[in-house]
Amino acid sequence: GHKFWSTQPVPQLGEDAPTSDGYIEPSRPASELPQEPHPLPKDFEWSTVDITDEAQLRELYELLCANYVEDDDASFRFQYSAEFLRWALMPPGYHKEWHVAVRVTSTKKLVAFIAGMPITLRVRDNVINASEVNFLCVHKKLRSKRLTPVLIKEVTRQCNLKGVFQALYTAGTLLPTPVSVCKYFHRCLNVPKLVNVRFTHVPQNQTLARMIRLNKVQDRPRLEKEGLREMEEKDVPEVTALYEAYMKRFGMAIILTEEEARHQFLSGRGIGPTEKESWRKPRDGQVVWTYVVENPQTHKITEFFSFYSLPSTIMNHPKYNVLNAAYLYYYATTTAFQPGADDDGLLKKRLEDLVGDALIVADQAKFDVFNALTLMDNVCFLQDLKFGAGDGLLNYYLYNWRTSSLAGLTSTGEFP
Ligand code: YNC
Ligand code: MG
Repeated sequence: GHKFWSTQPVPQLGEDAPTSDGYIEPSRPASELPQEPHPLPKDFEWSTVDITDEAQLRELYELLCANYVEDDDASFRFQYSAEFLRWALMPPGYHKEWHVAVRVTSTKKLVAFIAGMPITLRVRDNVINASEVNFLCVHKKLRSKRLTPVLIKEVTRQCNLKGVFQALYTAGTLLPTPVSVCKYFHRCLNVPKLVNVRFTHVPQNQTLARMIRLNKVQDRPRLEKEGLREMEEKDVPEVTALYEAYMKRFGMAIILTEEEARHQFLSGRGIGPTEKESWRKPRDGQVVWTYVVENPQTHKITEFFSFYSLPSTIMNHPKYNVLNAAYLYYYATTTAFQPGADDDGLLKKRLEDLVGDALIVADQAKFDVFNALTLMDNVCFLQDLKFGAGDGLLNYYLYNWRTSSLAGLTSTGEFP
């Protein structure tokens, strides 16, 4: 049984599919909310991490670096960079109170963390002011002491105090009750290294040389002649509108204002010049890569893609200690708005060109692997772009919101 989750406003495992969408518990006015945090075990105290303070950002980076998510056989552990954390934790309208931390009272050592970020979430036809909860982490020496429920209650209280009563979160762990489940897919770029660190292996009926050849990508983007270039500040209104129109295809999506789109796609790009062919060279501290296709005749933006950098620590390897992984983020193409493009294969073809170019840019930027989930329209191009299924699943959850299952979060609603 789930001692904690059975007490929370989430659909319980095995519950019947709901007949209509809505909250599980009503919102409450601030005056009716607990005014003090839940007490912590003795020797620990509540704190918030001030991300604008380099020293505190560094402490968070170090906590996560040593204690955050690992794969099943503890070979790889996420190594979010300080720049990534700043980008992820400080979107427009962020609340510092939602960066909840636990410290040891005597030494002030940071030992646990959980964060919420404000989002506008559409679930089917409902638009909800919600919180995206992420970076839940308890130091390895404090595991299995039921600290997690206390952290979740405190971030919930802080969200409630700002009038937010719903949340979106993901986890590899199965909890009550996923609204959707996605599978991770991986596209090998640096085959020799991926084999060496046992991220992948050479199949029985293959050789390393053949595997390298099969996974080779071109060295210039295919859509360069059609106007592929890095996104710039002036593109924000068009990219936001294109994103909004494209995301209508899916049952659940985050709604972005122009200011939020600017943050997601342009900030966190690090410092350095935007030069011709700058796609070949990552900037210092670059977290996110965003490219647009600007039609050379009409100067309209017809598509965009983005991906972000999330390295993993390689545990116990003599030669390599970091796996440089890129993760497919958002993309959109106006091809989707042409009648019949879904059925006649036009959309699939265009997405193959577009995401194929994302692979080229990532390869030039020296990423070892390019990852994607089975959401949005990804399922239609993963196979032909030579992504392979991983063994990881990512469960999507909603807190205090009932809706019937959004299988695969894809346009068709089919789970692949
Ligand atoms: C988890 N990932 O089931 P029951 S993902 C939620 N998310 O409760 P203890 C989790 N709950 O089953 P430990 C969870 N993992 O008895 C475990 N739980 O009801 C539940 N790993 O607590 C679990 N980060 O403290 C059980 O467990 C209870 O010491 C047990 O700590 C767990 O960020 C953890 O994977 C995950 O740092 C912190 O293992 C620890 O084992 C760790 O005894 C490595 O806890 C890092 C890691 C999780 C990444 C993520 C999303 C988190 C979402 C949390 C839920 C948010 C709800 C919405 C709140 C806002 C609402 C509003 C408005
Ligand atoms: Mg614990």
